[in-house]
Amino acid sequence: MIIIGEKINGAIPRVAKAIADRDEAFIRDLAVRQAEYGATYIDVCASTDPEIERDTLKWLMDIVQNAVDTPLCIDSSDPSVIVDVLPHAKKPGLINSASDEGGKCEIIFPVIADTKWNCIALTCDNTGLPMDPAVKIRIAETIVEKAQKHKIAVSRLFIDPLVNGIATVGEALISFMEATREIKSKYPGIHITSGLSNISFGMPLRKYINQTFLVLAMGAGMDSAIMDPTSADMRTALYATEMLMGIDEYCAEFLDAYREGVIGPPKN
Ligand code: THG
Repeated sequence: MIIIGEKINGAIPRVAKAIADRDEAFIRDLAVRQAEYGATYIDVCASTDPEIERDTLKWLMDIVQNAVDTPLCIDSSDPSVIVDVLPHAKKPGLINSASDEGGKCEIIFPVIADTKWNCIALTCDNTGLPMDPAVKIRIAETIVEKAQKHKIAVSRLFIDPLVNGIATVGEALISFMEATREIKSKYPGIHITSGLSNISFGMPLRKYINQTFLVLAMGAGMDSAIMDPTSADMRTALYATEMLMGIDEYCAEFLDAYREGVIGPPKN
């Protein structure tokens, strides 16, 4: 599982305060803990005013890069911001994100074509955020075609089929799973990723809904998640799912993680 650690995000109030106060130690601690708990990438999202987003992202990138070796996942809804801060990264990581909306692919793909950067691509376009799995699949196809024009291999793409909220779309999970299975079978080697918390918007017991989503989505072929790797419950669900899916030979990863105390029963 490719884990994208989500905790350095200015949309989280405590992180917004740390950004405003230029509290390096707080951000560094989030980077170190997510790296220790196995993050493959560390997401950095400023969520600030556009005028200061570039500087804020560079500040966050420096702190993470000075603290850990884990590659960055650069998270902004503005592709020109991503392209501008890219040279600030010490090594290639993951871009979050392109989509078929507003010419985002056209801005990002030429810049990363001859690099080792990977890219998340959301299945939305100028018509908005689709609910129909057939539309999600069609947008993914368009994105893959645009990537192929720049000789970007599908193995560098992480399609995010944008799960809807279960409170408003009853088929949210079914639609996500169908899109995931179809995209994976059409393009072997492509990655599927998702944030875990969108599905539970407006519901109680969100953490448990998110955890169940993780398990079911992995069953459908999702091989990456934007999540909190420091959450013991999430890690335990993840390790158990990989073991049950038969991709953890001799249950070795699960047993090692158990012995090391990386996974275990809930602390409450
Ligand atoms: N897809 C893509 N990128 C994304 C999202 C997505 N980036 C932003 C977001 N969605 C994913 N990131 C977060 C970050 C923090 C939280 C939720 C999503 C969050 N964190 C709480 C905290 O840290 O305090 C609680 C964490 C928890 O209890 O698990 O809510 O969908 N491509």
